[in-house]
Amino acid sequence: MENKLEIIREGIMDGDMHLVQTNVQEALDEGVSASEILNEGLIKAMGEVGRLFEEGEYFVPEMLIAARAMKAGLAILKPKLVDADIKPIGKVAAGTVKGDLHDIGKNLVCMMLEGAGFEILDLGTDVSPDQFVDSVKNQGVGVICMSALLTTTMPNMKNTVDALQEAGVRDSVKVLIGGAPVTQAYADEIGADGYAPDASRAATLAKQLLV
Ligand code: B1M
Repeated sequence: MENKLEIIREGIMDGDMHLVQTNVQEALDEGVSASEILNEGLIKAMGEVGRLFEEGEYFVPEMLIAARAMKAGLAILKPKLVDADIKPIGKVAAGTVKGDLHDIGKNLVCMMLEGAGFEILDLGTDVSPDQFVDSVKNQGVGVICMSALLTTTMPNMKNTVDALQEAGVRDSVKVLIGGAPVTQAYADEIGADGYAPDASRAATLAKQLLV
């Protein structure tokens, strides 16, 4: 059984979605629980992918194909996870801020968060402060991840933090920000809870903040 989980982990790290799909199904057929496949197979492998990315051994393409393989495995696992009533560790709303259409980095953040065990509400691009507020008020979101790639759209991160404050929900959500022009200093300045320089560290930080 350990062997099967090892094959799943290696399949994800190599981006081999067919190998992952086949072995997730076979592991289930052999009676391995969905939660064990999720935690010891999919999530562990994505953690390793994140580590290699941070160490400069993996780059964006490797991370994307690993995430695609992880998602292929997760698709098979999802109905079983629902049956077994396995709860995600938290719900995250992710979006690129108003006026900004760049979504490659934001999509990577979503994938790493999903790999880390979060439920993702992907709000897409050009997301208004009101949409973020609505996700907290009406959709059970506990963490917001905002992405901005343009210096001209970064102020919409502050506008979103202000809108959360005005709506009276700022204290019920953690706000994380990222994107090429964004810095820790900017996160401090606008009163965000954290800044992550890449998708892997966004997932680590989201987990830390929920503890
Ligand atoms: Co645009 N663009 N673009 N662009 N584009 C940049 C950002 C730019 C730096 C290029 C340049 O001039 N050198 C420049 C911005 C300059 C500035 O503001 N200082 C720029 C510009 C000017 C523009 C337009 C205005 C161009 C025009 O029309 N005149 C226009 C704006 C459109 C709009 O948004 N309203 C525009 C359009 C586009 C395309 C549509 C053509 C395309 C986007 C396609 C898409 O996303 N679907 C595009 C692209 C591809 C780029 C570059 C080349 C690449 C961006 C990218 O995807 N990087 C970019 C130049 C560059 O960065 N080299 C550029 C890869 C991605 C994985 O990295 O998004 O940084 P990144 O994500 C990282 C981290 O930042 C972090 O994790 C990811 C990695 O793990 N991260 C987060 C990201 N979000 C996070 C959120 C978090 C945490 C971490 O939350 C907690």
